[in-house]
Order: sequence, then structure tokens, then C-alpha cells
Amino acid sequence: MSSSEAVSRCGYVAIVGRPNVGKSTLLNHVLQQKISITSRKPQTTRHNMLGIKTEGPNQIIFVDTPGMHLNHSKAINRYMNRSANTAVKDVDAVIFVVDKLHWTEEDEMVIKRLENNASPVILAINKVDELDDKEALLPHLQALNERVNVAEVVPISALRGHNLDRLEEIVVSYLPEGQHFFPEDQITDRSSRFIAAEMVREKITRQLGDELPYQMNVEIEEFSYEGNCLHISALILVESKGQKKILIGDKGAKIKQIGQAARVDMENLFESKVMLKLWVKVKSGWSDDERALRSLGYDD
Ligand code: GDP
Ligand code: K
Ligand code: MG
Repeated sequence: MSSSEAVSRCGYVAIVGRPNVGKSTLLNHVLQQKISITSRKPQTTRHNMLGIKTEGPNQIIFVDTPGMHLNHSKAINRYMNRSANTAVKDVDAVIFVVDKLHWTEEDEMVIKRLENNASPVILAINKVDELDDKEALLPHLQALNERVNVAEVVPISALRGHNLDRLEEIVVSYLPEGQHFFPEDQITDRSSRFIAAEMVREKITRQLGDELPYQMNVEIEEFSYEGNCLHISALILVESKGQKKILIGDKGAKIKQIGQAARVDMENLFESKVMLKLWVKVKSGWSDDERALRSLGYDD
């Protein structure tokens, strides 16, 4: 059989794991496009998001998920747990990402979710670039193996791209034969406006560290081309006047930095010159109010 007659495969693969193990970094590296935002902070990814990779006869549809959170008292954490839970149902395989030796209660939560799941679990041990002694992984692996029914184990570095080809090969072997679900040039199910808003949120999350809690939302008010230039206007909603002040910074220095960094990412992804305007507005109490969450588009 010549390669042009190779069987076509297509399927869904959920990327799960506790916050900060490197799920979104993994997705971006595999797609070679930054569509999912990443940072050192746990609540960076809030929604399930598809990352679609079509290569030759294979189409892998990755589902990036928010990490599972222990704190259920806030509506947004409950929402994020629900998203991660639904993602592992009806997929052809699960990539369970763990951080080499750093094991927490939140990893335990993910294991509990996977215990009764039918899909094969591919255990991806991430951040091995930070590991000097590879032998140290062995007792950790043994303990894991007793808990989850792991089909495959792959040590990777999502950041450096180490062993990701191997991971992809394994993933493809679990995909059913069938027609592709998406056109081959489509990389995500999310709109350009959504990703633009996420890029602004990433820069805020990264540049403000712990000064600004995650009860912050970004809405795109304008997204239109004028000639060759993409004009984007984003409204940042924060919870208090104090937060607004921090976000704007001394003489507007902070918000300017955030805008410049977001614009660079937007120009890369949209392959266009971008004019970005940012506005900050106070809106109090939304993260504890499910209805307010819905009105902001968090009901998928
Ligand atoms: P998520 O919450 O699981 O989606 O994690 P992120 O993708 O947002 O990554 C969390 C942090 O871990 C970020 O600071 C990443 O740069 C970092 N990170 C992700 N993968 C690796 C890796 O392979 N090696 C190292 N050293 N850091 C990584
Ligand atoms: K993160
Ligand atoms: Mg993430």
C-alpha cells in the first residue's frame, strides 16, 4: 500500500492533570502555535479548548482542560472542575500529565476521576528537563502504577519539546480509523476573539503575579480589520478600585507593558499588524455568582 492510501485516523484525546503541570504548554508545543495561555499561576486555563493537529492521514483533537481544584467554595473553581470532568468522558485516550516528582493532593483528585474511566491512560511525566537523576522517577512510577491503569508511560519536557514525537506516535496508535472531523487548516474550536481575550489575560496573570487575584475577566469589544491592520479593543473587568489602580500602574506603565506583550502574541498568531487598545473597569462580585459567570460566557 502506498502512503497516499494510508488509513485515515481521527479522535479525541483529553489532556488532564492538576494545575501547573504543563498541560497548556504541551498543547502549544505539539501544535507549534500558541493558542492556549500558560503561566506559573494555577487558574490560568479556565475553559476546555480544542487544539487540532492534522498531519498526513491523522487528525488528533486534543482537549486542553483547566486543572482540577480542591477549593470548591468558589463558583469559578466548581466550573473548572466540571469542565475537566466532562472532558475525560467519550474520548479515545487520556494524557495524564504529572510533574516528575512533585506529587500533591490535587494529583490524587485526578487519579480518582480516572479510576473508573474506560479510555486508555497515557501517563506523561513532564518537566524532566529539571530532573538530574532519572532513576529517582522509578519509585514514583511504581506508586502511580498501583493506582491508575496506565497503558503507556512517556517522560517528556513540554517546554523544551523533548520526546513529544514519541508521545504523538503513542496517541495516534489509540485513535480509531475514520474520516477527519475538522478541515486540515483548523487548529482550534475557539474564535480569534476568544484567543485574543485570553492573550490579554495571560499577560495580566504573568506580569502581576500574586498582586491580582484571578477574579478578572477580559471582553473583546472590537475585532476588525482596517486595511492590513487588525484593530482590537479589550475591556478588562476587575473587582475593585484598588485592583484597577494596580493594573494601570504608575502613569499607566503597567497596562502599557501588558498591552505591548499581548500585541506581540496576537501579531504572531493572526499574522497581521495589530492595534490594541485596553480599558479597565470595576465590576464587583462576579466570581461568586453563577449567573454573572453565565452572562460572561462561562456556560459551555
Ligand atoms: P497547566 O496549568 O497544566 O496548563 O500548566 P502551564 O502549561 O500553564 O505551565 C505551568 C508552568 O510550568 C509554566 O510556568 C510553564 O512554563 C512551566 N512548564 C511547563 N512545561 C514545562 C517543562 O517541560 N519544563 C519546565 N521546566 N517547565 C515547564
Ligand atoms: K498554569
Ligand atoms: Mg493550562
